[in-house]
Amino acid sequence: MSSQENCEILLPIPTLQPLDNDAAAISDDFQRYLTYHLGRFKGCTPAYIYQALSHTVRDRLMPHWQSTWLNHLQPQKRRAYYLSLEFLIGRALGNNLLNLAIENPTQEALKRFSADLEQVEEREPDAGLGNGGLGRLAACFMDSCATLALPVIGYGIRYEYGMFRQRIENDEQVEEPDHWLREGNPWEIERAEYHQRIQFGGYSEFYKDAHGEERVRWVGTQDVLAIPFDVPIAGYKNNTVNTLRLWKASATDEFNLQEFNQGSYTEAVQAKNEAEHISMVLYPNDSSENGKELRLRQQYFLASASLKDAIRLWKKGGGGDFKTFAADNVFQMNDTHPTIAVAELMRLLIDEYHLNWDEAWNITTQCMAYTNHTLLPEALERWPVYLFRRLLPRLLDIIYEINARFLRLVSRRWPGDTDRLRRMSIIEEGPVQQVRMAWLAIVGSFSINGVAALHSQLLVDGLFHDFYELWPHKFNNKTNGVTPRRWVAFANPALTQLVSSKIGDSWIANLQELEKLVPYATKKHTAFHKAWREVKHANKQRLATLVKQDCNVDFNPDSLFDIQVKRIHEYKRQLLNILHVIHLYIRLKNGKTDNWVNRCVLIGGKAAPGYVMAKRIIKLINRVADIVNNDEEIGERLKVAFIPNYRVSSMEIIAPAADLSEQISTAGKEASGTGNMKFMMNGALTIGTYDGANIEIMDAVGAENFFLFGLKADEVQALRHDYRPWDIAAQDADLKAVLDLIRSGHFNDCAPGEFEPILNSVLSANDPWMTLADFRSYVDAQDKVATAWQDQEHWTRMSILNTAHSGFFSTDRTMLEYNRDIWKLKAGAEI
Ligand code: M8P
Repeated sequence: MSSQENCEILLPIPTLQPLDNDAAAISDDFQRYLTYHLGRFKGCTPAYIYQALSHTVRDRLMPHWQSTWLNHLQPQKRRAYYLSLEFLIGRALGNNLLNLAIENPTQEALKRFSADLEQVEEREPDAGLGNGGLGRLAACFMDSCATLALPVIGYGIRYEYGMFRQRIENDEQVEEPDHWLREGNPWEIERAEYHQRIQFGGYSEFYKDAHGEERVRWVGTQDVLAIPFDVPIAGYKNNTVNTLRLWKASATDEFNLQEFNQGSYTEAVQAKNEAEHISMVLYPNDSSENGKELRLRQQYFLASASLKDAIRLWKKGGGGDFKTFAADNVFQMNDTHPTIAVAELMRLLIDEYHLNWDEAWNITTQCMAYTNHTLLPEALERWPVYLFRRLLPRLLDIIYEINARFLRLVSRRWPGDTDRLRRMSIIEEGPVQQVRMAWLAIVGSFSINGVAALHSQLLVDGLFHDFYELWPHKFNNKTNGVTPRRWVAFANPALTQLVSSKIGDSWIANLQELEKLVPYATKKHTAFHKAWREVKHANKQRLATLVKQDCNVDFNPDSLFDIQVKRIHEYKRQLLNILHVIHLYIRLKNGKTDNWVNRCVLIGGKAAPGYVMAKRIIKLINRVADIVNNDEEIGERLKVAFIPNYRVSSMEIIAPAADLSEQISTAGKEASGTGNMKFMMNGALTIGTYDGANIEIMDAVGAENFFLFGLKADEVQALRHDYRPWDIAAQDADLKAVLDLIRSGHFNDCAPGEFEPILNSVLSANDPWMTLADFRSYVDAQDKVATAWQDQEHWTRMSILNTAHSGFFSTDRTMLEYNRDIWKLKAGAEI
């Protein structure tokens, strides 16, 4: 792209007026898209109906998008930027219809074409640009910021391939690429004119400028273009549409030219391919780093493109003197993944805008804020210094300088404490020197937060303790949330209607109002209780249909629906769940059926492709399901299913249908969890450990409406020194029977020894997840669940109370706290 091509021509574009939202207007527009735009003259496939409808809806976002954008760009309007390698958006059509409040006329318009809205919505592929909780949290944050009219722009990567699709073949996970953009994406607008040039490789060159000042420039680089694609994020019925800007990598023209002139056409194409690889695929690891060079390229690509774009927007809005930059801009880093932004902002301010070090450092440390999402040691990002030197040499210079100055500060504060210096250094010494990204984030940020009360406490007591002693004021907690628009109003329309019939519908934008349901919960034998159960039953029927279709297992909606859906990880202990299932199976086989409660156990989630143990756990679940479901003696008393390809759009069916939410991680390991909140809002009861946000959920709903079990975080730590799982197994006949049955080959007669590694891991004194330590207390808690289920009136009361007390877990509250304590933005039209 030449600079001339790139020059923006200002056109007299008018202020867009809102379009009519009645069924006739929607149907006219839909028809026009189908014919004039898509060229469908007679019949067409559902895919085209989806496309035409999405464009029709997108048009209705445009006037609000324009006004919001212009409002955000006003001079001196402070903005926040959410930097994240992941945005797990899911589907957009239904959510946009809800937020624009045009579901009914749209349904009516489609009827004129004999099309059904629900079926059309099913055509949309999930935008799976994230792994799990961390990515979905970013998407919920975007929804709430738009709803609160906060000037927040999301920056991410437009991966060509999102989270892989999971199939189950011979009981095992098989991964397939997710080419979600194949049929085009109506929810994005390419803005090639705002591309940025991103440098890689090369070296630092020192020179004197025209005024004789010593300066550095980064030269000899291989550059890649970052092209922005904007996704509209509609607020709930508030005429606000915020922007999620996703970057696509594209080769520069030189890439082609240089090689082409040397007569090597194929090399030119290969170079282009390499450049474009950067945004090709999302790394499918949730909570474990893999240290691949391409991943570091992705991180720098996002950080650099976003910072350059933010500076461009700031200048466009009248910014000029960098003294005010920190007053106008704040960057929230979603975990350490985009943390290279700290060094990149320094580089831009010093090398490109010629500020001195202290000026640049003051600005950077007033602009950057860091959220930590995990304590798992394997998720702590470290990059080898040699990789930085090769890929981002100028950034390494800057990191070294940040570190040298920081260590001087530490040694002044704690003279002679060399061990502390070693611990706190951003550069970790060892056979291979590494850059500790979390330390860079802490040193470069004015705010550091965890994602639930316990997690934030564990951070300052443990991992970040040295830094907490130095800068206690930087550390804070922001308990996660989820958006009630997608997770209740959209996913559970029947419940939404029932709740609104009693307390009005303002709870959707002010979730604390759900407290008004409390009096309806406590009065038993009412029509409301009955209606509540009927809604749940209908939602369970809907899920049963999905389970039949995807797993070929019969779930009876009269049974207790016991559900655990999340990434498969040893710390989340899907194993504990399946050990309990086997225990129930043994009870049934032994004829112990007194006071039996029929249960349908649903488990779902993806394993990182290289995580062998997680994949083995999936296989065990599927083998147990095969045996249990096909045993005629068991019948409807116990059903087990593993739902393949768990994703955002499956959770929209699953959460409304759950009776029991399984949140059973080893205490101290799950930073927060957010699935726990989606289930709670939809009236599920939780069986959970004292971990992450479970603790706050129990505080909100009351211990009598929550099934707590297991060791606490400090007890887990204390037990580590003397953990003897084989003694536990020997002393607990039920547990012994479960382990013996697995060992006997009952679930794997074709492959002897297949599950030995699982048995060995839970029986190891070094089992970090201490699964067996919690077995007895888990089984006891599950027995209490069964007893509670037998009193349906009482269960209904507890279910309503869970919804009623879930108001705190709205991301609206989370975003208001980020804004109050960190971002300090003015909402809406305020300047
Ligand atoms: C860590 C990575 C480390 C290296 C490379 C890739 C990675 C991708 C993801 C993560 C990661 O930390 N993932 C998480 S943290 N997934 C989650 O769900 C976590 O964040 C949620 C939102 O705060 C929390 O609710 C979860 O408890 C937490 O595990």
